[in-house]
Amino acid sequence: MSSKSHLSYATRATNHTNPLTKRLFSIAEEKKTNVTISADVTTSAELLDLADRLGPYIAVLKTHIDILDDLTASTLSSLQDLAERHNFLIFEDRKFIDIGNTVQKQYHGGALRISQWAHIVNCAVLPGEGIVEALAQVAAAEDFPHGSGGGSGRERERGLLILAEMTSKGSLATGTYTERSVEYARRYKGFVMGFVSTRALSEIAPEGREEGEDFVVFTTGVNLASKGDKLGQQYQTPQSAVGRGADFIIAGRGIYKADDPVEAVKAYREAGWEAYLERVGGK
Ligand code: 5BU
Repeated sequence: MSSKSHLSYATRATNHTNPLTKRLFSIAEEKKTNVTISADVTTSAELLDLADRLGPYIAVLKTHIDILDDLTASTLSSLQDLAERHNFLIFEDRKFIDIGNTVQKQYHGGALRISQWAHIVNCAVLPGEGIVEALAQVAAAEDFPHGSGGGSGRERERGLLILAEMTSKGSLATGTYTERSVEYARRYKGFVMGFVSTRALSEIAPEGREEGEDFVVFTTGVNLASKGDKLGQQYQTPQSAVGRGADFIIAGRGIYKADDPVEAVKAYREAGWEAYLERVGGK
């Protein structure tokens, strides 16, 4: 039995109890897109240009904010404005992986202040369950402008994806590691939206599965034209990713390196949406 969802984004938006997941599914439904652009460019101008031009066609924009050469506070405020204007979420692919005390500072403080501008972050669970608890505490803290203690409405929406599998050749994120990812997600489901993985995962730990469980699956390594790169990246097509359970497909170079990134994002959107309709039986 497969645990990939056969429900529409609209139904999942209605049924879900996590406000950010609800909003994510609503965006997908409204904009008819399940594309996440991995905007791995190295200048603020390129990042903001991509966000503005591709914004109408994406559900999520994924950053690696530490690869920008010229990051300033104004880059981040402009990015937030564009996210509001084009109605997409920001996902910082920070891959936290440390003891709880350190990741809390990395998430909430430092020069990057990730918790202030990123709706979604991700972590590896190599350090154990404590990393998830520590990040959840930050998002719920009284002094956190976006936490349950302050702010209101959209400002409160923050979520975590557990990096349960990786697309690179020889990845060690397999077996027990992946099973534990699912278990921790269940324990912190108010904050954990789902997984970065290559397939739907609930079925790999069936004994703890709850009725109505609905984790979001983001799949990286999606490319329409290439099978991989020289550094171990392994690609699959939008159709194959969505067929395996991806709710959101993440594509980087396939889009931003294309001659015309706007045409490219439209092609990924169409392929991802067709595959989604096929999965939910809507065509
Ligand atoms: P690409 O240009 O589509 O290959 O970019 C893929 C992006 O997804 C890039 O930002 C990676 O850091 C990220 N990624 C990945 O490729 N594979 C994984 O397993 C995870 C993240 Br997790």
